[in-house]
Amino acid sequence: MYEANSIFDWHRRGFEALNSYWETLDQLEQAVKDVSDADLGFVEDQLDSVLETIDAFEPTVSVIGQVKAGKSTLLNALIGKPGMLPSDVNPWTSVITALHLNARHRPMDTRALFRFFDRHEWDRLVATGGRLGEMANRAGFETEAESVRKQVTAMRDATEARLGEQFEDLLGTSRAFPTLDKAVLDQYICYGDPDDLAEGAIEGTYADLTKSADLYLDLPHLPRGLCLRDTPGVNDTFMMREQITLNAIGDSRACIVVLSAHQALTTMDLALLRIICAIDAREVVIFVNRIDELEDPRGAQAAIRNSIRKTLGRMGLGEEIEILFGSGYWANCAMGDVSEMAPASRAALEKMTGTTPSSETELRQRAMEASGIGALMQAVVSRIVEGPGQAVLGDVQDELERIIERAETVDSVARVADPSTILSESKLMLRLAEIEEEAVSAFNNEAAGLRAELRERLDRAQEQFVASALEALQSHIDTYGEIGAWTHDPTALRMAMKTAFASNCARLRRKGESALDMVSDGIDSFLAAEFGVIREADVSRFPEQPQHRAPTVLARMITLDMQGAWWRRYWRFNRKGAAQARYREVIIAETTPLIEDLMTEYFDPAIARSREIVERFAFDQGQFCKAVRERCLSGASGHDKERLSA
Ligand SMILES: Nc1nc2c(ncn2[C@@H]2O[C@H](COP(=O)(O)OP(=O)(O)OP(=O)(O)O)[C@@H](O)[C@H]2O)c(=O)[nH]1
Ligand SMILES: [Mg+2]
Repeated sequence: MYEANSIFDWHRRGFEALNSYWETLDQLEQAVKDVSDADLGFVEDQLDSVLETIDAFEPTVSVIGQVKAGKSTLLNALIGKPGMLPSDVNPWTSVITALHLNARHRPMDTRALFRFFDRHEWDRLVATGGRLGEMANRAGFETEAESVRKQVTAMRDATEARLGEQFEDLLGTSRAFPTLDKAVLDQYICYGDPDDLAEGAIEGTYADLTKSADLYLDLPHLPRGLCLRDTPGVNDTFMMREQITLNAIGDSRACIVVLSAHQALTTMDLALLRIICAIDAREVVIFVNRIDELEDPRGAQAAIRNSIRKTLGRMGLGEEIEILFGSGYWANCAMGDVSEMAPASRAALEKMTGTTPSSETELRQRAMEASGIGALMQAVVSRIVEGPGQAVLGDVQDELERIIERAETVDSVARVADPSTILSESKLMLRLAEIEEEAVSAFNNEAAGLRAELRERLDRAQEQFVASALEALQSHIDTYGEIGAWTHDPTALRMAMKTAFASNCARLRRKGESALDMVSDGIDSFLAAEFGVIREADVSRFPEQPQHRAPTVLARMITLDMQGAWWRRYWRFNRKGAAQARYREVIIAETTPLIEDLMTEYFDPAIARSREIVERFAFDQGQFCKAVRERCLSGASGHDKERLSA
């Protein structure tokens, strides 16, 4: 007989590598704690900060895709809880929903936590009518802008009316629930189609106002410390939540891009492609879902794979992106009442596996195999473990070694030849401050230079793009005359901006490393001069400079991406000169905010993070010097000590 538990073996196996990883990290954590217990005094803070790093590590995987690609269904399969996230023909996910699996930290008595927009966020959301309204405005589409505004206003009024007096009270607050209740989830994380809802139904009551949802699941078949995120479809109406989704993706360590099998061959959603372009290809897994809807699920795969590869190739995206096939539906059937599997879907399964299952157990087994869920879990986990997982392990290990080395070096400074020459604490502080100041200001200068250069490169990329766009426009006019419509794909601009950003980030890292070098050299010569301590130079032992965040802002939609009816009308020309001037203006107006955001939201924080690491390193090294001084003093006579601390 089929055992209720055995289906979860798929999860145990699929997520196994992650749990092995945690065991390694646990051992390392224990090692840090052991060192901490040894009471090494001055490195206590440093050890605590290492423990904090370990403690806070919760890799996140976002599931993104077009509306109705089957994202929520797929997530339900990944957690082994069919029906948990609302997934239906009707309700659509409207809120970024984080599933925290066996999390280290869970707010007290909380399984579900919903955060609402605050006043400012809400006003901004509805004021512009989302990006769509903004763009319509800019392009001078009065009527369309008005119509978007009307729809958004209607949505706002509906929300405010539905919530009544609660509305004001909810803004900026959050709500926590001690259990995971389906009815609650339905109220917060998805819209229902109001026309389809029964009288008095409560689905989606709070959805418009909800900004994020955090759900906590503690289940033995799931891995520890993983966060899976469901997202609204990328082609969300009005793009109200585009920026929120892009931010969430930017914070993730891996992305599952879900495509619907029957659409994958014909079109690949442009919004998705933009996102894939903006994030690091190594972090992406494409899951071609709904293969149970194909007549020949196995036979069709090669063609779909080739078509996707071709599209990715056109975007300059290579082989690193893994493409998997499967069906969230099959997995959910296998975990639920498998006999309810739709006949067509079952026929596809039999066609794919080439067998007719003789029992329910076998059917379940086949459905799970064919669902591709196992392979998906493994693909995601290996990305997490090999990417951010290894990075954390490496950082922690290095930091621990550095700390031990520091502690031991202090120990080995047993005696100073002439305690009377030990400098006073205030002098020491002054000297340390000088060393830090020197390194930080050198870094600041270099960073400012890189910043200016990046700005220039971005401006140049924009100029070139505008020029090529207008040239394309001209040649269109030469060929077709001043009729018809014209579009220009902004991919080249995005790629140029991404390359400029990535290369300047890489250089920034090197500047950060040089600053660490300066600190280290300064401290070395200081120690040698003042205490006669010679440290082993071990450059590889520096703290890692941070990796930059993926510039997901580049995925933001701009007018040039628009292919709808009104935009076609927009790109139609009348007088050539006037058209050129107008396009130039609109392209500049559309792409300048991307440059601004790339600078202020991405590059400036990257500079700040690099600088923090330098400062932190200087601080730790300072603590070390102080400890050396203390040790020297304690080796000195009581008389000297009094004199020196005076
Ligand atoms: N046949 C089949 N149907 C599926 C599959 N995955 C999802 N569906 C169905 O497709 C519909 C939409 O599924 P969801 O999981 O809600 O899709 P989604 O991508 O989360 O949709 P949004 O949140 O609206 O963007 C539901 O009726 C699912 O039952 C699949 O693999 N095969
Ligand atoms: Mg969904």
